[in-house]
Amino acid sequence: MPEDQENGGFDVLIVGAGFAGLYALHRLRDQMGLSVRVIERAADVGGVWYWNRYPGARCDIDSYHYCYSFSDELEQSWSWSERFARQPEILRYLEHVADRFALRPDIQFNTAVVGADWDETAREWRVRTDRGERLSARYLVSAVGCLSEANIPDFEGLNEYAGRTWFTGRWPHDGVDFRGQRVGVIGTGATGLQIIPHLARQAAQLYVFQRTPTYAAPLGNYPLDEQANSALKADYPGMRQREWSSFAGVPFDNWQPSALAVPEAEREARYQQAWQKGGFELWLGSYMDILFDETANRTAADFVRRQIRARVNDPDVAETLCPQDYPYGTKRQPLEDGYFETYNRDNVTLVDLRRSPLRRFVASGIRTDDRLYVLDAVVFATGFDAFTGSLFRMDIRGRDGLRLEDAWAEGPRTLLGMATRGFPNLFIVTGPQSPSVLFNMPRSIEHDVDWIADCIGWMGRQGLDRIEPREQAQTEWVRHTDEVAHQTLMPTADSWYLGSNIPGKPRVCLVYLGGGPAFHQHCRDQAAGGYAGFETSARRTTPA
Ligand code: FAD
Ligand code: N01
Repeated sequence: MPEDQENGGFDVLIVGAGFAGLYALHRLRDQMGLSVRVIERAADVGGVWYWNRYPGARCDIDSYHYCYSFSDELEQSWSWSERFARQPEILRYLEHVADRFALRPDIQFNTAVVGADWDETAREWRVRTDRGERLSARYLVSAVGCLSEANIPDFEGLNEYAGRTWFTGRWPHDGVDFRGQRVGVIGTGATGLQIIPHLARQAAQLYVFQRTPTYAAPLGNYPLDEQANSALKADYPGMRQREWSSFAGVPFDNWQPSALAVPEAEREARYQQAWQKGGFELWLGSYMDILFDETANRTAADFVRRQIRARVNDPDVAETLCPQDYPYGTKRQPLEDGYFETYNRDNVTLVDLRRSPLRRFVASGIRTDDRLYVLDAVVFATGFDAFTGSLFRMDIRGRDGLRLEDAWAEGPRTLLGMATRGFPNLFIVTGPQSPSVLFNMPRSIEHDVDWIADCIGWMGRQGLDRIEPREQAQTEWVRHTDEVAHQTLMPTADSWYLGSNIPGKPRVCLVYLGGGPAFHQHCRDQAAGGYAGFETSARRTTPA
């Protein structure tokens, strides 16, 4: 597309067409009448659910929570087929949303944003795409997602490997046939746990390369029939209220303060009950102090280890699958469906990289310290460069050419996770230092988009055209986020929450751990106080 007027002068440019970008487009275009363009790298809508098509992919928050709440009609028009929907169903849902609200005409697909520069004189963002276009807009809204930049570690010799390689987050649309193959899979996080049972059923031989074992809990999935859907639809208003008022955006009705305050038998019974219910019940619905207190946490960790040992036949393999060196729940709780039993199959071998580290790839496969694994294919379930990866890839430059990557060299600095000093009129949906992934994401997204839209609306009504956080307010938010994180056990484990999965990334907590309701109150206070934590101005008040 040529560089012309048609591409300039948008009120808002949004990057990304997943849950966040789709809702932001609807909110800003249809409810506020702004001119909006969405730029999306993929060929269609869906974000995470467009890219992660690997077998076994599904949500870990109940489908009826893991969907939009902004439209009654939408809620009533969609029925979920399972408690935890599979990727194709979630993608169909997002496509349905795009159709229902006629979103696609304002989304430019197959286009990546590769540069964004703040023009102080024009008070506009100048955005470049990988198709050579230039677009401009008064506001830039990043909806690039927390988990959209792949992490494929820099394994020595990878380019010499002659077999096929696959990354779960870029899975081919027509699937992969592993029948008859010797397959290796690297990674045992939430993704690895979902795909491994499927690979085991297809491959001739599966080698699971595990560096860190996982405290997985059962998924507890079941189908939802028409009757169940009718009951859910009738309850949506109440359910949404319960979501908003709960710590993680998913209501649990029996979350008790302390695992240590009850007799052992009662605690065990509660853990068993949570285990049977599945989902995040054990993690975020049993006892609060397992998130804060090491002794309380150990009771849950011991419980999970006992469940693993009971399900894996070979005691050595079971022990290798039992996490020992980090507290329960300090990485995102992966949910599994037959994962541990997979290791009872004859065609599955668990390779303990702690005992024998992965040395390098060679043409025929993977060499560890003690042997060579000959492999026809390797699947990388190695996660993401969370939060900052996709933001930095856009080469965002703010005031005086300041690069976002430089401004955040020692870790992200934001106000409420949605804005950052030095980058006027840039808003980030579910950015670092917001609850984001530790709240039910569609609720996090709706919250942030609404807050950003309200702020843009307020700017217009006040005749203002420039906004950025004040230094002091931002410093206070960064300090508060860090302080809250250190009241929990979360920083004691290595994980993408801390950025520690990426070599060289600053080790700071990327998520606000004070819970959704507290965060939302901070945001409401900021708006009610006339956005006092922000510097705002209008062009007419700025010297030429
Ligand atoms: P995304 O869905 O990641 O969309 C971002 C979009 O931005 C992508 O389409 C990407 O192509 C595009 N983009 C990025 N950079 C550029 C660029 N430079 N130019 C143009 N386009 C760009 N959360 C939950 O709460 N519950 C769950 O059950 C759950 N399951 C998950 C399962 C998987 C496999 C993964 C990876 C994450 C899951 N999450 C879950 C977290 C997930 O990130 C959110 O739930 C949600 O999908 C995020 O939506 P989003 O629109 O913010 O970002
Ligand atoms: O990524 P991860 P993920 N050598 O970072 C290993 C969401 N999600 O894609 O722990 C060897 O958690 C790494 O090992 P270690 C959810 O929020 C949800 O699985 O670093 N191994 C780890 O085992 C989730 O938390 C669902 O020692 C290496 C794995 O790769 C988030 O996405 C499904 C390695 C990466 O685990 C990310 O999950 C999927 C190396 N060099 C995703 N580098 C649902 O269920 C990395 N690993 C909804």
